[in-house]
Amino acid sequence: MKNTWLWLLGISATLAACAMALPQNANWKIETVKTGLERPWSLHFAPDGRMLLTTRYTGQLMSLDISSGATTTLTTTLPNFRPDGEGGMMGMELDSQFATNNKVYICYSYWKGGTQTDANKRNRLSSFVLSSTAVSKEKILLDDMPGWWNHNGCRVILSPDSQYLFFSMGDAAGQGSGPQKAQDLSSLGGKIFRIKTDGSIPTDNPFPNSPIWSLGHRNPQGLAFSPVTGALWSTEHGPEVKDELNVIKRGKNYGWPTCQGVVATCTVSNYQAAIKEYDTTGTVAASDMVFYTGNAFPAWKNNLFFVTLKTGRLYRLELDNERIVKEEILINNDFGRLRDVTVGTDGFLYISTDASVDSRIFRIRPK
Ligand SMILES: [Ca+2]
Repeated sequence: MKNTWLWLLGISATLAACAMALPQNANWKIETVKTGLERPWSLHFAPDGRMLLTTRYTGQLMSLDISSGATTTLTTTLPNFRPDGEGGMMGMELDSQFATNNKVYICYSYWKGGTQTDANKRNRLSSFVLSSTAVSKEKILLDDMPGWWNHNGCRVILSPDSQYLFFSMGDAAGQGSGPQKAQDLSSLGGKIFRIKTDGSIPTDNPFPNSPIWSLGHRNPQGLAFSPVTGALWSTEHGPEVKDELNVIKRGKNYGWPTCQGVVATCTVSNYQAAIKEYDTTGTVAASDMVFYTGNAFPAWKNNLFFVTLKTGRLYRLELDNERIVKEEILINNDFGRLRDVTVGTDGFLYISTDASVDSRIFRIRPK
């Protein structure tokens, strides 16, 4: 009997060890970089090798030393901040001159006028300047985007020529006319925008005097420019099915809420179908994406990586222009929900989890 118990104990110890093992294969392994974070929504590496990250509900920008794991909270003041449902402190991008001007772009949720009612739920994109202790000098770039407890977007990315900011906003589901806002050019809900870095509207935008670059979006939360073609790619959350991978083109209508996924034709004008739809039986909840431009994995050069929330996956895609040549899942719900993926200055891939308690950052490095 004693031996049986020892044997059973041995089995459970082995199972526990297996459960703890991080995914790996012949070429790469995964390491834990940081534990105990509050939903890191957006990760970016500063030129000096620090990781900067936004924390969704606490609304503070943090600096992380990836070798020691030490964090510094940079005191961030977001006026009438709204840590509400899927809203809060979301996308962040660094200016191309960050090394000298310390400028960042942050998208966050707020209460219009400060009063916490459904009708006052909003989102905005602002620029800020970092010091060693604080994030201040806010300049609002696009204000008064509709908000709700869900579908607030908001991912922000600098164009490859550093002249423009592209950023996404969800349809702010319950606000105003609901999802139909995505088809309304007078609403800022359900759109992807293009503005100059000072907030002004480029004269060659598709709709005169409007920051709107594309419409008909449900809730896009991943944006990345292909280093090969220059095309802007995006992930977009589907309702219960049909998360989308899109190539975002000037003035195009991506169909929501009239059409979804790869359906070839739609009654909306200037319709653009998705490149691919994921899971017709249940949403994968596609989040951040990045093209691999590092040197640590030469075989992955220019591959597209994206993470998913509901299925906790990290996808790797090889592309030929707009065609997916190969698709691989590197992480398959080993860590729960995944929010962000980025490439470090060391060429390793960094991913963040999206847990209500103890969110983590992992990295994938060569063996
Ligand atoms: Ca669509």
